[in-house]
Parts: sequence; C-alpha cells; structure tokens
Amino acid sequence: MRKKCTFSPCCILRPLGEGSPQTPNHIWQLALRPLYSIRLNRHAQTLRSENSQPATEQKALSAKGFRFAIVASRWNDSIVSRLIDGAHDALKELSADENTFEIFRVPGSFEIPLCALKAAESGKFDAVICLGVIIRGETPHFDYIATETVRGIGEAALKTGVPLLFGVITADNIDQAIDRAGEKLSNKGFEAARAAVELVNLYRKAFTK
Ligand code: DLZ
Repeated sequence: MRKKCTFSPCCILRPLGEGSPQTPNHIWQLALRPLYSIRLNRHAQTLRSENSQPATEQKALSAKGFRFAIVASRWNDSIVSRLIDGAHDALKELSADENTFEIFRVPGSFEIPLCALKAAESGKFDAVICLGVIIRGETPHFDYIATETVRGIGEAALKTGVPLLFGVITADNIDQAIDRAGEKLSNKGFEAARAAVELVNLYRKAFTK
C-alpha cells in the first residue's frame, strides 16, 4: 500500500528518488519546494544573527560567590594566554572575587580533560573553564587531539555533574585561531567564562532545594 503523503516541509524537502509515486500531491510538492527553501534559508539567517540569550538575562549574571578553575594548555601559548585573559576579563566583569579562580596549566590540549576532571572531582570549584588552541597541521594529529579533547571534556562534565566549559579553539591555521582570541565575545575564553557564570547561576537557581 502506498504511504499517505502528509504534505509537510519534511516531505517536501525529501528528495524524490526513483520510483517515487508521482501523485498530484507530489507534483505540488515539487512546485512548492523553492518556496520552502527560501523560508528555511530566512529562518537560518535569523537564527544566526540572534544572540543565544536575551540581553536582559545576560545583564543579570553574577559570578560573585562562585569558584572557578581554568585549565589551560601551553601549546600555542601566545594565543592561549589571550584566552586566559579573556576568561579573566569576563569573570572580573561579572564581579568574581579575585581569589576565587585558580589557573592550572597543562602541556597540551590532550591533557586538558584529565586535569579538568580532577579539578571537577575535587569539589573545590563550581565550574571548570577549559582553554586551548589546536591548529591543524599536515598530519592527522589535529583530528586525534581535537576529538579526544572534546570527548574527554564532555565525559568529565557528565561524570562529575560539574559544568565544564569548552573554550578550546580548533582552527585550520594561526590566523583563524587569532581571530577567535580577540576582544570580549570574539574571545573563546571570554565566551566560555560567561557561559560558566550563566550555568552556575542556572543550576543553583533551578536545582538546589
Ligand atoms: C602534539 C601536539 C600537536 C601536534 N599540536 C597541538 C596543538 O595544536 N594544540 C595543542 O594544544 N596540543 C598539541 N599537541 C600536544 C598534545 O596536545 C599533547 O600535549 C602531546 O601529544 C603530549 O601528550
């Protein structure tokens, strides 16, 4: 028996392969496909230009009373240092006390997850901000390191229940990496630190008795 056509965007966007039933509905679908694609493109543009949070909520954030660990790699140190500065700026801007964050340096990004896990397990920190810069080279090294770094940080967060923030730049070249270590929200360290403050506030408010 032929499946009923539900005339939904999914149905319209599904490629009509060989043997697709060419019912009148499907002829309509083909005709309307460009219109749906324009609508979806517009929607995607709107999403890209939106900030992820309403500005008022961002203003209400405070880091006061929370403790943060920053785990940062030494590879590509000149760029990582900018990420650390960015994270520092964001925490200061959100009223974190100067002595409530500690910085731990590790050799490379591959070593970030274990150090972040230990920091999270110590119970001394409300969030752990992970910072590193991995730049693509001529060998598959980049992919191995990047994959393990992302996986390890994600796993450590789920294992400990402590928010671990991913402020690790993965870039094709140095220029791309420098672009992501700029000022304020163009700095992955700043962005990760803000996200840390947002999460600790959210979890305290939403999940403490
Ligand atoms: C070995 C290596 C390479 C090739 N590239 C980077 C990089 O771009 N960014 C980074 O943070 N670390 C790199 N490393 C070092 C590894 O992360 C790791 O420190 C070493 O393989 C030792 O375990």
